Amino acid sequence: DSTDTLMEGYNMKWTRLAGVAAFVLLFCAACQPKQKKETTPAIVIGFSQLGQESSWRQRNTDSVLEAAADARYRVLYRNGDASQEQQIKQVRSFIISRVDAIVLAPIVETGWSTVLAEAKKAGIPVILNDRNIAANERRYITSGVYTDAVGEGKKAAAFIKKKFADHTGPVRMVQIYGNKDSSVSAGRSQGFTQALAGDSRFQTVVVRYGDFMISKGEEVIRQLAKEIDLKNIDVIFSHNDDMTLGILKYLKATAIRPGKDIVIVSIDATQKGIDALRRGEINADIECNPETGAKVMNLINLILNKRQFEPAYYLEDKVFSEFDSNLSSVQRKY
Ligand code: GYE
Repeated sequence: DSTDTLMEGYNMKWTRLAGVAAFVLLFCAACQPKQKKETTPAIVIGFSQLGQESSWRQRNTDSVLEAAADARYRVLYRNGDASQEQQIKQVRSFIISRVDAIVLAPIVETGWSTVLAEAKKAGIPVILNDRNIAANERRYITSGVYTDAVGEGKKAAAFIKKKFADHTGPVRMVQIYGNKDSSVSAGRSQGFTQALAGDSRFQTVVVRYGDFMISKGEEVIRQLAKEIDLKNIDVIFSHNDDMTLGILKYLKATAIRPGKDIVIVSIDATQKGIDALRRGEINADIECNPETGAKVMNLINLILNKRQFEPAYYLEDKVFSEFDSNLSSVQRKY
């Protein structure tokens, strides 16, 4: 009797133990991966891009989004539609969402202090992408990956110097900027003007704004042709390829042959820009490298892991011009 009772108790113990073991096993298999995810939540980045004005911009957006995916960061992507007001709202919503880092491509240089101070107070690092902000507002940002706009302007000037090396008399130039108060147009113009200073032949006679867009480039040159005689202009320095394409569209419907009667220097080196260079309608196209993504993600990684980083990073740009012999093999991503 007593043996039976003992065996019964023994059996019951084993059955219960087996049940518990099975439960534990099941629990481990079903729940552990989920638990792991909950303990290490993904890094979340808020990305405010300034607009969709150009094919350069499209490639830059993709560069950032692709690099974030590679780094396994989650991205809240917002497009500012060329409005600073929109961008400020977006940054504010990132702060409310308590993102880990903010990436901002600022449409203009000034007017960011209030919202950037809010980000700083919330302890969220802000990294600028492509464009810069005014020096006195920079204390609110952590670092940036920038377009070397001054360098691009200098490269454009170097081409002009070479092209007009044997030219006597004045070289009358028109500059078509992008949007007003953008750091890149300011930088490109500064680099260009500085590099040509000291040679009094070179004169910028008119400056206009074309918002970095095809339609605006065409509109601006059509308007300008009503105000001045374009036959007296030797050079058009257009601050991006999209505006240049608009300018070419207009000029090709006139007696002025772009690339021959008037020297055209452009920036970005998009596929369409390079195609126009091959056709002889553009004389030089200075690359603006849109691949900021990997550098931005690397920088975020350094910042979040409290490692050392530089206050500013720049991208390198090539030059394509009518002086190159191998243009036919050039392939662009944008
Ligand atoms: O050149 C132009 C774009 O900020 C460098 O903006 C950028 C410029 C680029 O829309 O195409």
